[in-house]
Amino acid sequence: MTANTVAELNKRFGIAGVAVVEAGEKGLARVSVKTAAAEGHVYLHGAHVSHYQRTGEAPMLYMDKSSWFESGKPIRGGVPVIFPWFGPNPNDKTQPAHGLVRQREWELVSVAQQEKDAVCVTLAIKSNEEMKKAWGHDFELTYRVVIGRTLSMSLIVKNTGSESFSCENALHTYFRVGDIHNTTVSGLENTSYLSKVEGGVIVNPGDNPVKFEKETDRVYFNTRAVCVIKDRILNRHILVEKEGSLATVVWNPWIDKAKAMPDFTDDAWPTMVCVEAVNAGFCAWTVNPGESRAVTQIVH
Ligand code: TA6
Repeated sequence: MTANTVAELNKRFGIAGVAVVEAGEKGLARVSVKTAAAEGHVYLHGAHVSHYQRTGEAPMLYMDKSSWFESGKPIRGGVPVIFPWFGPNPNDKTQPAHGLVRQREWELVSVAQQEKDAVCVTLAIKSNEEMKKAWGHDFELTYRVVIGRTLSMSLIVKNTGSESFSCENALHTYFRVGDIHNTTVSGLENTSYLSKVEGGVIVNPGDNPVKFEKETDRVYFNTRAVCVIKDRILNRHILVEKEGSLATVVWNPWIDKAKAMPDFTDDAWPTMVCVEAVNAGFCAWTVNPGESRAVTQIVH
């Protein structure tokens, strides 16, 4: 995006002293918010929240220093917006993993100050011919990100076509932790999960919180639970709430998977964990013509 366009966007949407549209990594346009409560960055590329930090605390989101910031490529870290499929495209392996919208530019719709120390950034994207060819349906997505004492992200999916469609979606949030070996995730006890690293076996964890001793890639189904990331090194608990989602994914790539990803710093895997609000598999949505459905993740 040209500097001129960024300047034009800032003229239209900037709020003096609170929000500015600026050139971020590799010149990509982002909305940078800073209030007394917190700061954050939202890129138009992928509608990607890349940074959220509450005043006086360590950043809450993980962002890989090797991440691409390029048109057509996903950003590694922060909160990838996943739609309309989760993981690889089941029908066409040439399609990008995790859907069509995380590597595309979204339209900045509005930047609005809310209660004293919070700002709401709204972005949108509509299906085009290329996306319709890849997936076959018309849709409009609206994404509302509120940066304040909490980080709230709501993805609204509208079916603008004439037929019902089934879709998957996720807010694929990468959290920063001091050391994954000293981190647990609670809230998913006694909730069955599909373990991707153990060939898709279904496991019931019993009363145990999630501990991390190897690559961990779990899809917990039929859960609306609040998760708590307990970080003994950064000495904090991050609460991860959600609405409109019946599956939660917990992921850490560990050593080999981290090395295998070119945009993931090899030795950075101990400093992150994904806890994701997901609708996928048998928790996928059916959206009827004209209908809208929303998934929200609230972090604090
Ligand atoms: O959500 C977990 C997962 O599906 C893992 O299986 C792994 O493929 C990861 O997502 C990849 O995340 P990325 O940000 O590279 O799309």
